Amino acid sequence: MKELNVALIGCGFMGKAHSNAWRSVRLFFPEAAAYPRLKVICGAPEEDVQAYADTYGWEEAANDWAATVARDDIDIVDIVTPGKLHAPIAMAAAESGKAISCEKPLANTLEDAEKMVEAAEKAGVINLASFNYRRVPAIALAKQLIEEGFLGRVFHWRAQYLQDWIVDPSFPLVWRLQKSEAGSGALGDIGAHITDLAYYLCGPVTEVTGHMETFIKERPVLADVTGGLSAKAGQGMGKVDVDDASIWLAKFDNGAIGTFEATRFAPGGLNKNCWEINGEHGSIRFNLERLTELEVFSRKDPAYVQGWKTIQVSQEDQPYMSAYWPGGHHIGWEHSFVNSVHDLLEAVANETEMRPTFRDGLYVQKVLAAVEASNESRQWERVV
Ligand code: SOE
Repeated sequence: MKELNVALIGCGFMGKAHSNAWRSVRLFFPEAAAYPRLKVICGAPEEDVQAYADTYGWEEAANDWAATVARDDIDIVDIVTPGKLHAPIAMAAAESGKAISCEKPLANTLEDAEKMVEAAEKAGVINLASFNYRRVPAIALAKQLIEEGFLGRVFHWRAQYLQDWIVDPSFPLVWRLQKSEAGSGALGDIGAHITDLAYYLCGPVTEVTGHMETFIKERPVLADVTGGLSAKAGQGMGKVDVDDASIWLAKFDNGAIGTFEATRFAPGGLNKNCWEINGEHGSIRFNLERLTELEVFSRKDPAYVQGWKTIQVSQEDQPYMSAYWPGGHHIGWEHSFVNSVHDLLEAVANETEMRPTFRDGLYVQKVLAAVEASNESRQWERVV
């Protein structure tokens, strides 16, 4: 079994989720082709990175991402920073020949995403756009069922990603609410997930028409946030220049039609990434707030027993589940990241491609850009 040295760039919420995954992957997948060594975590100069390193279990703490990704002893660079740093870090990592995982959305702009694809493909390095929900076992099971023909021809994709964490107007202007840091709001942060899942499960979208809304236009400025704000840090109000909610309709290449809704203004929706697909033989639906369940409806069942069936996804012959507990002993949200880093370690050790690649992430970015273009033009826009 190979040992692969990992550098994690970023310390926030995703830093914790990814650290946990790197730490526990060997426990759940002891037979994997490689195991990780948590070599170095790198944060911003103002962060106490040593404290993160101690808590999250990294050998070293660093403040300089450029020096970190250039190190000869690093095999995998895992990027979990705000979006504006994705492109420069990923391009530098590609140039130094590292395998790269990058959080979603791939970049803040289409141009940056294109540069990232070019750099990674030119360098020939493994590049993962880290859409973790593909590796929720129930979603992987949905993919398997679709490939086995459970749905047949697909007619509808219907997705909502509902959160409610900024409904309060006194919630501060954090980085996720600033275009210069995050690129967009609900659209790129959570709309990107349902766009990727639609692509994964139903195929490419060719055209969209959408609307984006910002309900609360100004918010209190945090003391430690300065970049690009009109108000002085720690005083007064700053402009929210991203969407609070985005909705769009889509046409798929295979003739299906879809609806998408991404909002941070849905009280009661904590992290409700839910979708339903309707096809000629039946339907499949999923709700992340009940992530160990997959609901299916089959038109092939005799009419007198037709109805929605809930599959418990906790058994060893379901995707990823042989790594975990006996049936009925459920896993959680964090295990989607464990499964992702496991697949990444396999890909790096065996030198095989892992999807979604940066090119797949670029495709998601193109759909999001078309939604933004449609919000401006008030027309249907092609995904190009
Ligand atoms: C915040 O909206 C967030 O943490 C997203 O950034 C993640 O991608 C999503 O999985 C959960 O919500």
